[in-house]
Amino acid sequence: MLKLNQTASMIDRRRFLSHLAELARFGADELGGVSRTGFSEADHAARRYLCERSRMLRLRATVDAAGNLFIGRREADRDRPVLLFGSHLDSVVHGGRLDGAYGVVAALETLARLDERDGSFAYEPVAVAFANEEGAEFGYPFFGSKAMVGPIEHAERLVDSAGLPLRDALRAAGGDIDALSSAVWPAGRLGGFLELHIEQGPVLQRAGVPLGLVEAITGRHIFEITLTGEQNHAGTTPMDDRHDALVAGARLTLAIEDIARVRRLCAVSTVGRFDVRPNVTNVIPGAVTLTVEIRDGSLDRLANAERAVLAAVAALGPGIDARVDVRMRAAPVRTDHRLSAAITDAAAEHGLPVLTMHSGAGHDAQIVAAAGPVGMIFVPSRDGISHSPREHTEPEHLLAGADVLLTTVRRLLEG
Ligand code: HGY
Ligand code: MN
Ligand code: MN
Ligand code: MN
Repeated sequence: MLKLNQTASMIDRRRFLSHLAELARFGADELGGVSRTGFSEADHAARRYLCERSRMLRLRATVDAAGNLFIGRREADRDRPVLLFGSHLDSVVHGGRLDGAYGVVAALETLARLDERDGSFAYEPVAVAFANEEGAEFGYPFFGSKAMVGPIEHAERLVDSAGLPLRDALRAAGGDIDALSSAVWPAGRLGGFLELHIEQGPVLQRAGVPLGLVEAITGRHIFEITLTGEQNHAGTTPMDDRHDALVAGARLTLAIEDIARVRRLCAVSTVGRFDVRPNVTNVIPGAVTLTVEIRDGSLDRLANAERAVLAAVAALGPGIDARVDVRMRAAPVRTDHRLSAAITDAAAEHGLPVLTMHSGAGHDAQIVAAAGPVGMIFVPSRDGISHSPREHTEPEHLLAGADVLLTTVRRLLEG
């Protein structure tokens, strides 16, 4: 059991846990997790639920052109810089119930507990649920936070795996693809952004520490690679005459794994998606499309690993035609000293130890960092498992993290 300082401010335990449990119903899957990909029906329903809860808490919910959901006070002062806090509501396919949703529910709870008595806040507090952070559909991770910091190129070309254009999905979420530029925040509007999130790795649990202070977030490059060989009969085509796209893709997959595991050029390298065409038993595969992700905390190492990816593609040799599309390059970022100090002080106020650490997962915070200072708080993930229905964090850790978010926000608002 965590021993908490009972005099520090705390969130409403019952309400927080019930919001979290209710949100997990949207997109709930048979495995005990959630499949709530960005802009899906389940995602829309979760967002409606959050809007409704906000209204019940006498807060105001608005949606920008990119589908980002902002929750603010009714008496908001628009002239003040914004202290933003939150995360995302969308999940991967067969993901957990906490990745993203935890930070959003804690943000709503934080906002509900704020009360501008005398004096005035140094910032206007606003909670956020960023749109389509995972990019599980539409192939564009960090969609909402990217729209907040700059233009989104070729948004009109994005479609989901069923062929639904982003234009339609965005409209259903209350957004507007033709007005995306209105989602960009003007310079100076963002006073700071705080993201509370599950760690999604094993570090905190192993160390036996309830809170992580994130000092840096990994950089991440994503490529979509299509290899085209020659579709042909699997019974009649001699082995030496084949241009098998699946075999080329398998070789490439092993080479990609080697980039991090054997050659240590970056922290991790992953082929996460692999589509085979036509994917039929007695046909030599004519084409495959796969995604490659490389991650590292150093921009130079990422650039070097990217060269290794391209070299591995080139090494596939003749007979295989390759097309490499860069899906995203998100730079590694460092979090802000002042926000981090506020988090550390808040944790101390609650009597909670903190471990300073890096994030190997990507977060909206790293994108928002282009618009202002960011800070991140982690809570432990059981067995380090995430992006899985088995994702779990002990309720006492969830509550402790949310308390620290509330206290951090209070400290910053007091200036
Ligand atoms: O993939 C990531 O790192 C994040 O959870 N979207
Ligand atoms: Mn995730
Ligand atoms: Mn997340
Ligand atoms: Mn036949």
